[in-house]
Amino acid sequence: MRIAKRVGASFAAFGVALAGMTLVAPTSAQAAGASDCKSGQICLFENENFTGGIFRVSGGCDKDLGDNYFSSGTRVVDRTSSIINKTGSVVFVAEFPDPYRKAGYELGVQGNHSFANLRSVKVLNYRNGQFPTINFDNNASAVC
Ligand SMILES: [Ca+2]
Ligand SMILES: [Ca+2]
Repeated sequence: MRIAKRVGASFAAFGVALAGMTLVAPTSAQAAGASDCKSGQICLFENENFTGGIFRVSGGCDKDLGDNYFSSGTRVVDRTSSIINKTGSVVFVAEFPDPYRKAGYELGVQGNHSFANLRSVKVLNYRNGQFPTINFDNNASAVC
């Protein structure tokens, strides 16, 4: 795939950019549960079974989780282990942030569905157009 071939080199630059970012922790850390995800929200959880920190995706999309933090204070990117979609629409969780969202793995979460863990989920692999079952734990970088 034309785009996929460019990802390796471009990602090196992306990593350097991220390394320069400043970490700002919230004032109070708190654990979360499934009941903290309300109707109309998309909720990412730091740990399996909807535990650990919670991050609510606002506006239906966050195409780069690299600048977001769970309620526990830890970074969201590459740490999501369970997901609740309490919207009425499907959302897609991607391995890479924009502009590379359509270059890696993508997990579809149907409206009003959830994944208590991401260890064995069927995803779309944009690299080859196939639908493998993979371990997607701690691998989400975007939601839309
Ligand atoms: Ca973000
Ligand atoms: Ca995790």
